[in-house]
Amino acid sequence: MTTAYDLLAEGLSARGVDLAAVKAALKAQRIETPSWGYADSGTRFKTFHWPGAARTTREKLDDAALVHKLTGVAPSVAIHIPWDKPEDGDYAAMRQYAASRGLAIGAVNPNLFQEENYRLGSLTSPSAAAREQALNHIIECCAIMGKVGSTALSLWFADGTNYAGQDDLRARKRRLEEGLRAACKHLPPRSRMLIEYKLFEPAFYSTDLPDWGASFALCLKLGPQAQVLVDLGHHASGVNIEQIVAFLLDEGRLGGFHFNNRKYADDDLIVGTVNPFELFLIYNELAGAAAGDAEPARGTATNVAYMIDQSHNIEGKIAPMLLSVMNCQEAYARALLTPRKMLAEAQAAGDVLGAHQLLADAYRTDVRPLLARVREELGVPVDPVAAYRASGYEKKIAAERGK
Ligand code: PSV
Ligand code: MN
Repeated sequence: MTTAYDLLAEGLSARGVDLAAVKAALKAQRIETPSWGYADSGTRFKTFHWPGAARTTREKLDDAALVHKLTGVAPSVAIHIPWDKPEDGDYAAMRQYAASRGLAIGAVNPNLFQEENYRLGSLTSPSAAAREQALNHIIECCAIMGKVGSTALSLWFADGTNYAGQDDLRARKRRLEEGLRAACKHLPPRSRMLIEYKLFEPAFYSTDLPDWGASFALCLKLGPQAQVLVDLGHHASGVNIEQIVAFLLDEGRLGGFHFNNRKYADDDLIVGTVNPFELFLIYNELAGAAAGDAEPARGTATNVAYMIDQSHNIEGKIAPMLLSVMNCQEAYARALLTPRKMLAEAQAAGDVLGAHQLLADAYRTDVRPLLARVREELGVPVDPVAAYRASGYEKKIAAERGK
């Protein structure tokens, strides 16, 4: 009997797509989940309790381990300090516990926004004491990276001002540079500093790192270990994120992603739910750069951290994390189906509509049979969300951890 997968495979081979290579790339895809996405979270107005939400780092790691077990592509977890600080300070035990669950600790995220002293900012504060506290915390996180085996320090600053004249904008810029220069010296060998920008919030008049250009300029000054982190939620509605990705890739400064979507004006909605075409276009830039379709090849990043940054408030915890991973898989699968040679020819010939249609056709391909086959070969459920629902895990954690 001819299956949906057979039909798809036939169509793809007619387009010259190397299916074995596509499947290998999909099996090698990696998505990091955030420890904070398994715990209770809320809006600016209220933290909501979700039955069975993880209360400790171990419980967060248990939940992340299940996401990895069901998808096969989420083997690392980002941690947030101090939210994940062990009471006994034993980070080696945390690392070991993660390993016992089949996980590695991924990016270490310092918290530079929840101390009294940070009212006017952290590294950019006019107060030398606040700046020192922030720097010391970042240095502490660099030491933690060594203990948990992490190679990425992921920095996001809530720093900025609310009123014109509140502070000197150039002085704030310089303080940030000075602080980060000092921080760089403490990075473990072969590790990276990822610098995230955000257009607004919680400061509303000026944000010290408002866009990718500011992050990029800083990274250039700091050296090759500093790279830009693109959080999909941190852009204004009309901004072309895939173009930012293309630019940073070509400059070798794309450090990683925080996946989510920008409808929240921040970062907590499931990636790929509102604008799957945009997510496809982002992955298309990544797949194109990996395939070397813009010659001569430039600083294409080979080490991009693909991380989810989402805290779900109304849709549960584990199921939306699974769906987020699956949406990234779908976007990547479609991007891998773009016929690059034909596209390059259409582009070179100035065939505007033809080029667009080739890309749009790749996007319109139903890749579900392909992903089902990849999951079978990976030995994970064909439908991870359905498998999760059927597993009884949600009931079990609600009973154990409290409704
Ligand atoms: C706040 O916007 C934020 O979501 C940033 O995106 C960080 O990456 C995250 O918190 C964790 O610190
Ligand atoms: Mn983020």
